[in-house]
Amino acid sequence: MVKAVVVLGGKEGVGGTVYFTQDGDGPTSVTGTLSGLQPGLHGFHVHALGDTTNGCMSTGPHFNPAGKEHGAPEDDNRHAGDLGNVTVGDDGTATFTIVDCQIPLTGPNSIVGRAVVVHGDPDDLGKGVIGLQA
Ligand SMILES: [Cu+2]
Ligand SMILES: [Zn+2]
Repeated sequence: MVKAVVVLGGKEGVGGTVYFTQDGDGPTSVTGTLSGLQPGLHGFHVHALGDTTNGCMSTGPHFNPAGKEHGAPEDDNRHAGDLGNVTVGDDGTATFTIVDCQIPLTGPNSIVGRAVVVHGDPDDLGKGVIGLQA
């Protein structure tokens, strides 16, 4: 079992923690909590680079090792980093679980060291780098 975690931070009190676990070559389970966001849907992606020094700009495009088009998580033609949306409630928080087969924690297409970005409209709010966890 490989585990990773990302601690998200952003402006105006936006934050969150997201845990990733993967057993062997199986799917990756993603469980997270977010807070300080506007109610509604927020794009949730793995971006290619772990550089968060200049917000979303420095994290590069969506992680896309297979050279595909942007899509929804359930699409065949999607960026590996396209994890869809998370739903934030009226209290500004979200708790979610995602199970996905395109975001491994080991091997050449590992997402460890890349950035997780939670998008808000119009700004990119929360961001952080995925780090391995013992
Ligand atoms: Cu994104
Ligand atoms: Zn995409």
